[in-house]
Amino acid sequence: MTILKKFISLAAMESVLLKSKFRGSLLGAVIGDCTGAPFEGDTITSGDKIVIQRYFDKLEDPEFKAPFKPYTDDTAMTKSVVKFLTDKPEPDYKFLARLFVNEYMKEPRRGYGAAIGEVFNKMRLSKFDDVFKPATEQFQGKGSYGNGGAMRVAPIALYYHDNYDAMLGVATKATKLTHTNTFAIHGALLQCIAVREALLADPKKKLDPEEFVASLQEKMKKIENANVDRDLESSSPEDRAYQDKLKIVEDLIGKSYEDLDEEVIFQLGNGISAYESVPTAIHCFLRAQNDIARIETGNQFRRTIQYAISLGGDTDTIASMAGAIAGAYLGEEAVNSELIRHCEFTQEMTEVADNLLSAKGEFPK
Ligand code: F2R
Ligand code: MG
Ligand code: MG
Repeated sequence: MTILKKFISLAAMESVLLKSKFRGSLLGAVIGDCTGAPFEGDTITSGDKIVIQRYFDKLEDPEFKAPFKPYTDDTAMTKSVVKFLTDKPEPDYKFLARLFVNEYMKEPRRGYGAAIGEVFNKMRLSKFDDVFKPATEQFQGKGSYGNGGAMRVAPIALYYHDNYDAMLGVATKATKLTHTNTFAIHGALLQCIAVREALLADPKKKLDPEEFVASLQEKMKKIENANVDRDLESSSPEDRAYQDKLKIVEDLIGKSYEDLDEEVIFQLGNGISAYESVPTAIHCFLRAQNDIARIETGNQFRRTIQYAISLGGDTDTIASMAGAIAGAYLGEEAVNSELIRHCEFTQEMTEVADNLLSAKGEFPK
């Protein structure tokens, strides 16, 4: 009887932790997006870093009153991915395409990528006949290498965390609805794997960044060596691209001098392409495991997002992806309630996270 009770309480604890991590990850995605959006496209000077420090200090101040920070395309598309996972028993990509298009038609001014509207218009005009075709026609048939697939992939990592192959398969197809370039697909898979690894890590134990990267490297090696399995085009030079980027992430872990940011931007990038943003988001998560010069906070979740934004460039998306990883590791408790209050759609995102977990049948009673 005592043993039985022990098992039940352990199981319950597991799903309570899972609930916190699902919420933490999706809150991380939306808060990174909302807080990062005002700086998107900026080059950040050392003076700007002080401004960003004050910006976060204010957002965490319970007395501070301001209109909420609106979300952008990153969150708009993430919402659709959750609905795709919760509302149908099996992956239905036509349904996901319709959700993306409906969201875009409703609010096209959410800062979408410049070319993605063409995909949505073609889907709509063809009455969703072949939903995978429009993306293949982007950029003279090369497909988009943007980070739009990676920025919305976190819910797939959460939902399929216990079925790795299904996770990769669904993430690949969900990305290919809009992005068919190998860089975009592999970037989305890397982000997906990073969120899953973070979800599976024990937040009470100090994370070992080297172990974390090694695990990603091993998995990306398999993916980059096995394009055929992922239903991609035949091999090409970019087939070591993310392994090489992860080697840089690994090398950067050992460097602790203060002015690392220039080197991070130069070596990893801070751009709108998946290749120049997904490894950067992973770096942000790992670097924020410890204090970072000129980022004054004891909170690891905030440190991750604030640091991602302080690198400039595609700030909403890099902060959103880094936030999704950090939240999946740390759980909801690490997220400051004032930050939640100041960002659009965070209350709803908490419910959405619970729906996602309950769709898996693991919601704590
Ligand atoms: N669009 C933006 N930011 C621009 C400024 C928005 C402004 N703040 C506002 O409010 O209006 N951000 C969002 O876009 C990124 C995700 O983009 P996604 O979904 O990947 O779109 P797209 O259009 O497919 O690709 C983005 C751009 O990358 C270049 N590109 C992609 N593939 C290319 C290829 N094969 N050859 C040449 N160029 C390629 C193009 O310039 C695309 O337009 C996120 O940052 C999100 O926040
Ligand atoms: Mg955006
Ligand atoms: Mg962006």
